Amino acid sequence: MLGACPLDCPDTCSWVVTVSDRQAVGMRGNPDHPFTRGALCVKVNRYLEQAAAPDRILYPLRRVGPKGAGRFERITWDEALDEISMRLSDIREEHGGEAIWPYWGTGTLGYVQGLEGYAGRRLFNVLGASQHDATICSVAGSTGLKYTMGTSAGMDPEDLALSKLIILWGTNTLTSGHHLWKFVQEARAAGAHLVAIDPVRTRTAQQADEHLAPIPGTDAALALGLLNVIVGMGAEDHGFLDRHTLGWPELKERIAQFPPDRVAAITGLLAEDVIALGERIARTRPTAIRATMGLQRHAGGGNALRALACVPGVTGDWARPGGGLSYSTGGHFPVDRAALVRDDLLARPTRTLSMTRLGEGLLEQDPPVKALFVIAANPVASNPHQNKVRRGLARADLFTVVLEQFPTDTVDYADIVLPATMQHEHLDVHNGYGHLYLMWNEPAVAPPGECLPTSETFRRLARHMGLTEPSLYDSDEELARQLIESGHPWLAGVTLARLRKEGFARLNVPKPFLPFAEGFPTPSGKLEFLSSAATREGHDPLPDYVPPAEVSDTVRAARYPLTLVSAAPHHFLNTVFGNNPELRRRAGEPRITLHPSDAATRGLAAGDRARVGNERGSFEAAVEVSDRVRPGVAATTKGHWAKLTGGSNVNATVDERDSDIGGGAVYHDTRVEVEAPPIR
Ligand SMILES: Nc1nc2c(c(=O)[nH]1)N[C@H]1C(S)=C(S)[C@@H](COP(=O)(O)OP(=O)(O)OC[C@H]3O[C@@H](n4cnc5c(=O)[nH]c(N)nc54)[C@H](O)[C@@H]3O)O[C@H]1N2
Ligand SMILES: Nc1nc2c(c(=O)[nH]1)N[C@H]1C(S)=C(S)[C@@H](COP(=O)(O)OP(=O)(O)OC[C@H]3O[C@@H](n4cnc5c(=O)[nH]c(N)nc54)[C@H](O)[C@@H]3O)O[C@H]1N2
Ligand code: SF4
Ligand SMILES: [Mo]
Repeated sequence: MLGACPLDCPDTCSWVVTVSDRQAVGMRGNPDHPFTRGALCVKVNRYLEQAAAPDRILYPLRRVGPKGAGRFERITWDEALDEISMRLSDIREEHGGEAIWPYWGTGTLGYVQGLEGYAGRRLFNVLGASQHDATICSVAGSTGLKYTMGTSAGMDPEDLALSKLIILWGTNTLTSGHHLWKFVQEARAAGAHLVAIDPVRTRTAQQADEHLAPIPGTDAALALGLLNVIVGMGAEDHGFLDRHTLGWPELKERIAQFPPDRVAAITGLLAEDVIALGERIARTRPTAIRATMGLQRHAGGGNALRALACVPGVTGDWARPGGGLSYSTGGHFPVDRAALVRDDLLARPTRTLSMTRLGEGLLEQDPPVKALFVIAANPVASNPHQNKVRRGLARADLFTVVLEQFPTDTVDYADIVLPATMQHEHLDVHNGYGHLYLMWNEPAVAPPGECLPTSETFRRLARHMGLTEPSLYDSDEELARQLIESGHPWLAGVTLARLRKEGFARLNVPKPFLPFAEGFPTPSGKLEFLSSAATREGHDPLPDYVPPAEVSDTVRAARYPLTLVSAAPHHFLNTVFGNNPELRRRAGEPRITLHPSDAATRGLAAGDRARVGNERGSFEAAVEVSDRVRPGVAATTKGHWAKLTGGSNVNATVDERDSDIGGGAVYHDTRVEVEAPPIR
């Protein structure tokens, strides 16, 4: 049976599930899929083991202990849905629909069951619920890129194989989306040079020909500095600039403000390294920049991506196969999402609540949130400001429903827990955000226990509430059809029947794919160095360097001298698999990597237990001493469950604060101190 990996990973793999005696007995990567090429990953190789794990939630549960304690009793679906209907009716009557917050996370990106289609959104629209702004992952970068390119969707990552210079910029390819590596290696076999730009010497940086380790949050300055070198050599592509860009004279002035010496001072790199890379870009056509979400989790994250998108605008690489920038391909999929979510069912506009500000949303919103539906999310472990999120979820007057597969840190705060299916137990359709294939996921087996797909859960809830809007009862297949059959030429011939049979379909775009051959989808149709949209939304018309917030605050910077980067872990996918015994064993306990000089000043040695924290909170970690980080930078990973690792995780230290553009989370813009834990 053909399926697709639902997890928040750019690779959206195609998989084959083997079924015997109505049980899933095997799952492997689809050898026929051009991006998956027969392999899954170290995490999802354990998907079936995870689905059968003893801690899987199989029945609806009702809380019996205090919020946060995680004590529940089993109830029936009817009892659960009755209680939810009753509470929602009371809350709507007393406080209005806006008191309901449907909080969708990234546990599955499916259009039918997950985030891409906001599963259940039709019901929440009928109820007049608050809108959910999914700001947690990539919004700063995508909004920044939209100002410049008109979309955040750029190069087809497969075309990296045609590049002569590949810059992996703030992206740990071998961990966070390893299928791209084959295309990088193809390019290298044909003579391409590979540069990694990452404050941490990751397993990817280690494999590169060259690694530059800037101070976190300084990439916009670096990009403008590289352009300074390129312009200094007269290597800009005048033809491309004249025909396809807007605001070159203005950008040129901005670039002049970033000579290599200044950039070296800001980024902590050597001026000669900035010059050398600038010269290499100037000389090498085509150059591809692959940047994902890491470098936009900063105060200046939106501007950083804006600045990066300008580089191929100046060199003209946007017009060359194998040249340009690749961030996310999600925006290329011309499906009919509006038909799926049906925002026309909302009687009047309602407020929007930001995902990354859950603590504030629960504690400081007026009028208050009274009912929270957590759908495929684990905010206690994943969101900024863990202690504030816990305070919000602990509110006695908040009614919380969590749809989950496992007893997460967030489940512990639920009033009602509803058991959710896993991917091989339900139907779904996916885009890819690191490739151009629309993906089908066929249910392979019946759900265990009383687990239900999210779509079915909300159909049943609608029925319990006596709602009559017919579209609330559309089947999964109907939903998929409404989505796919958009009539767009890139989807011509991609019918539900064909997708179901073949498991995936590449968008009808040429290969190699020049996304902007017909112009950029900006107001001017050009690459906008000078963005009217940015100006209208109150931002600098040009990309600029916005320094890390927790460094600019010099008092905090002195009190908490280390910048903490908490990137993707190799063995978990966000917090998914954070409870898998074998993957936990392989991942080891939470670690904090310190430069030898920073460890020495603190009297810490490799293997010591340390407390990493600031005024917001702290977590425990084992010290690793390594020059994989520079002095002043500390590294750890996201993904550990708080309750399995001493009661808190790295997000106890992160602030609920917005990036410059788009309101994104600023995970890697966090300052901490590290000390040996007090003797107990
Ligand atoms: N194995 C695994 N894969 C994953 C995930 C996972 O948890 N585990 N998560 C998935 C999800 S949800 C996402 S959004 C993506 C995230 O994956 P990525 O987009 O790769 O994002 P991060 O892992 O946050 O950071 C990537 C790299 O950026 C570096 N970095 C941090 N700050 C800066 C900076 O200021 N400048 C530069 N140049 N580099 C910086 C980090 O050190 C890190 O090595 O991966 C997905 N894939
Ligand atoms: N410190 C730090 N924190 C980070 C980041 C970072 O870089 N550093 N990165 C952030 C990023 S990029 C992201 S995307 C967020 C992710 O944060 P969240 O969106 O909260 O995602 P997860 O923590 O993976 O939790 C997803 C949950 O969904 C459940 N789930 C999976 N599939 C389904 C399903 O089909 N139905 C239902 N009902 N549930 C399902 C899983 O069991 C899991 O518990 O984390 C962020 N947190
Ligand atoms: S997590 Fe990523 S690499 Fe692993 S199977 Fe899913 S899509 Fe593929
Ligand atoms: Mo993400």
